[in-house]
Amino acid sequence: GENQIMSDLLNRVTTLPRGFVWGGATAAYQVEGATKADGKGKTMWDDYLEEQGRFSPDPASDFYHLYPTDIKLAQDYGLNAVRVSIAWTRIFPQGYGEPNEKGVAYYHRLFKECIDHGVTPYVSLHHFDSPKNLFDAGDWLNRKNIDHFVDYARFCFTEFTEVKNWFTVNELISLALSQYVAGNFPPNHHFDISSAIQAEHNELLAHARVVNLYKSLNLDGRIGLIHVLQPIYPITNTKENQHAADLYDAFINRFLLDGTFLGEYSDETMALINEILSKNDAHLDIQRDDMEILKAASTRNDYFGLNYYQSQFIQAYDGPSGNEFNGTGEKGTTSFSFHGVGQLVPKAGVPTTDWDWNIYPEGLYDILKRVAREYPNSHTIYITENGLGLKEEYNGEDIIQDDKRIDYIDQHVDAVLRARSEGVDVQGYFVWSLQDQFSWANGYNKRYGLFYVDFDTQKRHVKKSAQWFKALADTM
Ligand code: BGP
Repeated sequence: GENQIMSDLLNRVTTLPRGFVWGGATAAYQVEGATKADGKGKTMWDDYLEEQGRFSPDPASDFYHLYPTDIKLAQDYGLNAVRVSIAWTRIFPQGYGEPNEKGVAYYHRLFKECIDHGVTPYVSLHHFDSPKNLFDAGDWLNRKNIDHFVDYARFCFTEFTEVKNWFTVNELISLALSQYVAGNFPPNHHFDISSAIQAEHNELLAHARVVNLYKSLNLDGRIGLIHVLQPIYPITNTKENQHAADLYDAFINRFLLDGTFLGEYSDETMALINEILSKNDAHLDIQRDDMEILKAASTRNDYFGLNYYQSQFIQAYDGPSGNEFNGTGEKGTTSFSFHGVGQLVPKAGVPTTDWDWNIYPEGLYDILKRVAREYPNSHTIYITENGLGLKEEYNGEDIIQDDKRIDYIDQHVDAVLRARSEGVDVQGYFVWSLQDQFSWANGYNKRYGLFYVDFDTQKRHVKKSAQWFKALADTM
């Protein structure tokens, strides 16, 4: 019966380490709704989603009003932490200028609610929601954006002193890749390689300047950033496929890890990047002082937030670039071919989600070992996102049976604890996501939550994965 299934699952990850951070993740724009409330400014998404007409960012999960409900659920189900982000445009509606008091007050209320319930807030300053005003001026491609981000960060650090755990930017690569390569985030460019690599570099600079600022303020807290890492494996072990894997890995993982934790792009990394750039008529502009800023910050990160969903398998490819994005959950509709780099291909025996994401827990183990080996400055690691998107419907009666999600989380937590037992300093795990929320390029039918959200009534319903999550928390 059900109890038997639960105990079999629990037996695999027998027990969580004492004091382990065990949380649920959210992002402001994906959960808050209330996009026009209390003086909030527009993000790069508001007009875009309206024009596109597929789905609306309102009401989302109405976290703007229902945060007490969700924080209580987190507490009741054994979570001792949550990831939230601050919407830049609630604090500075235009991205800069005078702070919006109502927005500031909202985050004080939210953080207090978390702390009062023993659910520690881990707070990101930027989670894909650039202010529209700054987006129109070039977003991260405009170096002035970095100055505005530093000012916004300074305001938050001195205002929200109750927050002790900060992240600067979430998933620099997802933003750069989705905006300028895959074309599924505004401004929807396809294979604009110069913009993508420049955005990566400029976001690294923004992160580094904010870390340097934070340390100069001598505050009582910790800071780091979040990278999503995607291990790249050659589909077969030919020299060409191995080189394709090295190239694509440099573009999406290594360039960013080097910039963050070495404070320089190693010669080997730059050789790979330059090969990609020259094959695609692209270039990267690094200005005087940039590398010094990165260098100074590289030893100052207190921790590293690592998001992991999937690995990729690649074969060498010299044809034209092109891609299709699976934004509907119709299996088998993804393709990605990068001229002079490689083509992503399915790997026999590796299961995929309805959105064609490879389910490969071994990749998480491999990448944890690699980060610890090659980037000792990453220090303590938190898995800041990991989870499974599913189409789910509540029948109004029974508990939602998301055994697939439990399996997914179980296998990945297992990989984390295995790496940990071999010396990788992982101190926590945040499931994506706490409650159901819409997905940026997929909308409301891709659910990740431990708690089901009825988006019409905003009622929450417990999923089996929440019960399982609690059962594990109880072993701590
Ligand atoms: C990460 C983001 C999250 C979240 C998650 C799931 O890239 O940090 O905000 O959306 O991925 O992705 P998706 O919604 O595309 O399924």
